[in-house]
Amino acid sequence: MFSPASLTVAPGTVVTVVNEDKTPHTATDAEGKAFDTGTIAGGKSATFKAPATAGSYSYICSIHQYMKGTLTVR
Ligand SMILES: [Cu+2]
Repeated sequence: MFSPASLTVAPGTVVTVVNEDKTPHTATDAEGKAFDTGTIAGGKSATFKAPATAGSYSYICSIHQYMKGTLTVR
C-alpha cells in the first residue's frame, strides 16, 4: 500500500517515493500522464515532479492496480 495514501504538495514539488517492499512498484497518475515514477525496484526510490496545475490526482501502482493513492496539488 501507499503510505501516506493521501499527500498534499505545492505545484511542481519534487516528490520522492521510497519502495520499502521487496517487489517492484510504481506511483503513476491514474487518469492521465501528469506523473509516473516508472518501476521502482524493491528497496529503491524514485522521484517525480508534481503537476503545475492545482487539483486532485488519483494515482495507482501500474503493476498492482489495486494500490491507490491521492495527490493533492494546491
Ligand atoms: Cu505495485
